Amino acid sequence: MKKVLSIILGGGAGTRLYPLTKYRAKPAVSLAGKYRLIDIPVSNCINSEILKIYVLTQFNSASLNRHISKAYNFSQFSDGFVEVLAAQQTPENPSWFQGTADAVRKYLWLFEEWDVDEYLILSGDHLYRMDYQHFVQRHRETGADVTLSVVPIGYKTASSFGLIKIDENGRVVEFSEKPKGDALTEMEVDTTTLGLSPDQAKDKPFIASMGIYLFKKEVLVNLLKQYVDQTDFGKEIIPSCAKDHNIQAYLFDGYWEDIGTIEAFYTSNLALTKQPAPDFSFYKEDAPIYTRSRYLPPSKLQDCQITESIISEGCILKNCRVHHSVVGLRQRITADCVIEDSLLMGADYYEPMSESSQNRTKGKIPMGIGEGTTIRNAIIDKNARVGRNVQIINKESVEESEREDLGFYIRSGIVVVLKNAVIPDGMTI
Ligand code: ADQ
Ligand code: ADP
Repeated sequence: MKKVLSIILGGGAGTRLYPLTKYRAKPAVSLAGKYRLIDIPVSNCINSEILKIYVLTQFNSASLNRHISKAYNFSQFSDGFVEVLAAQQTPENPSWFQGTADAVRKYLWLFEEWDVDEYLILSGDHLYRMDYQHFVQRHRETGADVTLSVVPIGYKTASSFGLIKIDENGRVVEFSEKPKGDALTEMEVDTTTLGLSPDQAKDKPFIASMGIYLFKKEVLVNLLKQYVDQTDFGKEIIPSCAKDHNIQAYLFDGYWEDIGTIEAFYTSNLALTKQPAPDFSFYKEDAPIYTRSRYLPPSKLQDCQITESIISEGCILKNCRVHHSVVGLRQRITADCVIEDSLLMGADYYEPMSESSQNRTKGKIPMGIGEGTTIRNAIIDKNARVGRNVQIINKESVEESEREDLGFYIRSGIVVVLKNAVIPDGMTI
């Protein structure tokens, strides 16, 4: 694995997860109460013994750099590193990264310097656990130029993925990026050949690319230099090279979810609370998900009723009801609150009790969730100050709304309260 260099695509314009990406680069968005999105691919790499890791992002955010430098300090006896490379404007490159392939091309000079055999290209917004060693092994055994990791999928989501057709040896013979209508039907295949039962194959008649690519070093270098106008892997580079290269498919049979939209992100976070066994579990001692250690005290719960929820460290919850929710680090929830089907991201720092009560007397709203507030079907970003008797319930069942001035957005019917937002006492959303 020492001969593999990993490149994580950390995010483009950041519109799909907006407003969570308003103040931070996408890889720094928090996940499951205490992790960040970037912890998933980086942990998968570390657990697969791939320790040379670059993260490409559109802009450098202080929180991403801080997180990475505090969380991933390899020993001085290892050659491992995790480094963030942000798009930079230079006289030769006046624009930001134009797409995934363009992002890699802009730093190709750096990647080429490494004496490696393969580049492993990963997305920064997927939830899954994968041992890339099997993937690399398969790539080497088949002598592939490129290997794509793939999963069988159903009709409902098929047109949001790159779909492939393979021959009996697992070689990709056709690739179609996000096809619709007839072009979609055209990509339907018999997935029993992948080992699915006839019933499963009926439910999942497409083979989707997971956007995870393993390239032979010289193949990627040549493709990026040959097709200088092509800026995207899924739309351009992969379809172009399917014609004259040996592209192999590697079937992944674990849980995998693209969580790059607000709806998918919200659903996947809440799915972690599923009983008795969620589809993705952070409890796996032989392949842990790493993050930065914070030495926070355990959470304090006083007279609370908590069901099907995850409560992170350093929280203080008083006399409240929390159901089917994920509560992030240092979150404060006060008396008579009801939190249901929600993701509360917690706080970056702990506001001392004395400061909270002083704030109250000065008419300011303390950090956390005030007394008597109800929150349902929402995401509350970090450091939010939600007042007393607030109702965040999407009362009018709005699907989409942009109320940045009032501190919230509604995306796919999910209310998202912005980082550092102040929601005044008595407000109803
Ligand atoms: P999408 O996820 O729709 O499809 P894209 O928007 O290009 O493709 O994003 C891929 C990854 O790269 C994401 O993690 C994204 O944040 C990141 N990214 C995008 N632009 C970037 C940029 N300019 N700089 C750095 N990072 C950037 C892709 C494939 C499909 C495949 C799905 C699987 O194109 O074929 O099926 O992934 O989810
Ligand atoms: P995110 O990525 O979620 O936006 P950051 O990692 O950027 O979060 O923010 C966390 C940082 O905020 C921590 O380093 C924490 O030390 C810092 N912090 C601590 N105290 C305060 C404070 N009083 N006001 C603002 N930030 C603080």
